[in-house]
Parts: sequence; C-alpha cells; structure tokens
Amino acid sequence: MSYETLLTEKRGRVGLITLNRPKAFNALNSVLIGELAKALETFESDHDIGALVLTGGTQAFAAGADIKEMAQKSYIDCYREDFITRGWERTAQCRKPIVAAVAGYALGGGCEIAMMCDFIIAADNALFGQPELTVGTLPGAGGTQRLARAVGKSLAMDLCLTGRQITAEEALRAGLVSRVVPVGSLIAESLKAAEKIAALSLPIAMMVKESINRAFEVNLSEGIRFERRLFHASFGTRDQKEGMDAFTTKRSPHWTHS
Ligand code: DAK
Repeated sequence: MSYETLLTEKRGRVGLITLNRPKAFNALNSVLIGELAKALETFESDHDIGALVLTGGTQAFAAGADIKEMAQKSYIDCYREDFITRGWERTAQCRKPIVAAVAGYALGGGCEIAMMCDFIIAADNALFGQPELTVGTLPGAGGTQRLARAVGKSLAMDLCLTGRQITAEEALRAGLVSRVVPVGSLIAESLKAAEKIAALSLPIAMMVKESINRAFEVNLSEGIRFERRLFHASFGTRDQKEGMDAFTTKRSPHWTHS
C-alpha cells in the first residue's frame, strides 16, 4: 500500500511505519492521522506481523498537530467534526506491541502519539515537549493525562505550563523513555527490540501489553485480578505448552502464535 504522508515496510515479522512529511517536521495533519490509522490496521490484520515500530525522521519524530491546518477552526467546527479525534487514539488502541523510535522533535501531538506506543526508544538528539499553551491551546490527545502518569505531576505541569522541551537524557531519568541510543543507530536498535518481541508468542505478548495497560485504568487489586485471569488464560494456549516443554527438554521453542 502506498501513502502520501507515511512510508511502511515489513522487516521480517516487524511492521515499520515512518511518518514522512519532512518539510513540515512531520506535523500531524488529518491526512497523516487517517493514513496512520490505516497503516496500523493493515499491520494488525497481517498474521505475519508480531510487532510494530513507529518512527519519524532524524530532525523530527513529529512537531505536533498541524497548526496551519487547525488555526482557523471555530469551536463549532471542532465540535461538529469531532476535530481530529477520529484516528488519533488508533495508536493507543493497537493490540500488537508497538515501539516508538523517536529522534529530533516530539512536540505536542508528536509527544502524545509517542506516548500512545508501548515504550519509547529515544535517539540522543530527541526533544520532548507539550508546547500547546504557547500556541493558545492545551494538549488534546492525552498529553495532560499520559504524561502525568508517565513522569508524575511536577514534571508534567512544568512541561505543559512552560512549554519547555526536555532532552532524551532528562526523559530517560523521568521514565518517559526506556532507553537512549545514538541517533545513527535508532532504527536498528528499535527494530532489534521489536524483532525480539515479534520472535515470541504473539497472543501472550498481547496479553502482557493488555495487562500492563490495565494498570493505568484500575486500582491495584483489580489490576492483579485482571493479570491473574490472563495468566490462567495463557495455560489455554499451545504456546504456553510449547514454551514450558521447550524449557524442560532444553530446546528452542517453536511458537505457533496460538
Ligand atoms: N504545524 C505545522 N507546521 C509546522 C509545525 C506544526 N506543528 N511544526 C513545524 N512546522 C513547519 C514550519 O511551519 C516550517 O514550515 P515552513 O515555514 O518552512 O513552510 C517547517 O515545519 C520547519 O519549522 P521551523 O522553520 O519552525 O523550524 P525550526 O527549526 O526553527 O523550529 C520547531 C522547529 C519544531 C521548534 C518549531 O517549528 C515549532 O515550535 N513548531 C511548533 C511546535 C508546536 O507548537 N507543537 C504543538 C502544536 S499543537 C488533538 C490531538 C492532538 C492535538 C490537539 C488535539 N485531539 C485528538 C483533539 C495536538 C496539538 C498540538 O500538537
């Protein structure tokens, strides 16, 4: 499939999606968001894909929602069209594991899309921020919510209220990203991480993802109960039998993703 604002390719069992509006620092316009939703759906329904990587360019992962596209909208336009709501949450709804590989600017909606992924690998030149207040609005795709959960109240308030950007190292210290790598090896390292996931049992990896995400929705005892149910459910899969038999008989497992 070819897209106007994205590049997609399959690397073994990994689906790689690259945001591709370099002249606009990958500003997220409605075409891009629609195409991103389509690309995610395509990889989700492809049984040969076990994990995804979402990336941008070396200068910008994405510098936010397209300010030029939204500047003239009225309240009633936004409300009636449910402005840019459609498509935006699609990344968060992806059931397969998805790694954000972030280089350069991840601002506003760019930071929000990265946070919708399961974890973020940052290049050493990455800059994260929620500068919406500096253009007269506020984060609208989960920036005040996911950022606060990821880094805590104080830093979330600091970023959203001052609009300042933090470096990859600061993002690592704050727990926003899981690792920092040299910009030149970002794609290779992110693909390596995704390949590692995709080489394991897909249904069990999906259960792990679902269970961790549940931690952000419910209290601890409900979360533990949810985890326990999925743990029990894993014993209904062929892959659990295979994984434990392979360990016991000292051989490599052959996952059937079933
Ligand atoms: N929108 C449109 N164009 C953008 C852009 C953006 N967010 N960011 C950069 N560009 C364009 C610039 O206009 C410029 O285009 P030309 O003038 O060459 O045509 C080109 O990219 C290069 O940018 P600069 O010339 O500004 O380059 P600099 O190196 O000087 O600065 C910068 C790079 C990233 C620091 C700067 O461009 C910048 O501050 N950009 C804006 C960052 C920002 O404020 N982002 C937050 C936008 S608000 C929602 C979902 C999401 C959102 C809201 C609701 N729902 C689901 C309801 C999200 C809102 C936002 O993200």
